[in-house]
Amino acid sequence: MTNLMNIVTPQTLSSDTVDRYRSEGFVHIPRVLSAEEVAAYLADAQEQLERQQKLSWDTEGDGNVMDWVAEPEAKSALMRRLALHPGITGIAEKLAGRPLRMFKTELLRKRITGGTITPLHTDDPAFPVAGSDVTLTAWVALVDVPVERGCMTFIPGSQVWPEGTDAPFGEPFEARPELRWWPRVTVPLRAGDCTFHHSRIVHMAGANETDTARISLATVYMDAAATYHPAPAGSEPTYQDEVVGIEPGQPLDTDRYPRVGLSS
Ligand SMILES: O=C(O)CCC(=O)C(=O)O
Repeated sequence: MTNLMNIVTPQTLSSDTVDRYRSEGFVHIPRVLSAEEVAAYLADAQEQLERQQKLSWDTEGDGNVMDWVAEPEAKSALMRRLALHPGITGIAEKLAGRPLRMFKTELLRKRITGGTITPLHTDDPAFPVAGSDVTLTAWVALVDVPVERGCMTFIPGSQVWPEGTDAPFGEPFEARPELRWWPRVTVPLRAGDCTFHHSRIVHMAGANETDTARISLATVYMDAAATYHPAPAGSEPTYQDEVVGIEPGQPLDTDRYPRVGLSS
């Protein structure tokens, strides 16, 4: 039986944790889900990964980075419930300091032994969202993710880009070589733990060297007032292909981008 007193909620989140998120650009929140919730979400996640069409990120030489089910919230009531989980989204709103909407969610799987790392990157360039300075991802572990199973590594503070510099697609060190020498923090998670990270922080994940698949749900939340800002023609592909019926400059306020959290 889970001791619900141990679950971290928006109400019990400390102001120190919020401050740390804002200065470092990421935070690890243990126990956002009870053991019963983890068991139910994991069983459904495994079923979705089995049944649904998956996308795969494969590298040329090193093998598979991961597979994922896109928009699992549209395919499974439980995945929708997890993406909109009031505890997780309430914490996200407190960290962001404002009302949020869900931008997208993905059900991720790093295959057992044989895959490769998730390379260093920032998320921001892939999001066609103006006012993305509060966009953040909640990455919820549905199995234990020790270092050996490919947990994430962050460069604390790297979410603050020098004036006039945009977080780039691809290799962040080309744009900011000094970041090579900044400390990195690797964050193993227990099943039911979550990390939140800012869309401009430089981060990566290790390879899965274990015989258990790494399964997690990564959901991106944006400012409730964010507007659609497509990338110029000819630039790298972004999630803008999925934006339907919204003109550039208009708010992303359709049912596809529901309000979340305590203030919704
Ligand atoms: O799950 C991973 O390996 C990487 C996830 C990630 O980079 C993200 O959610 O922004």
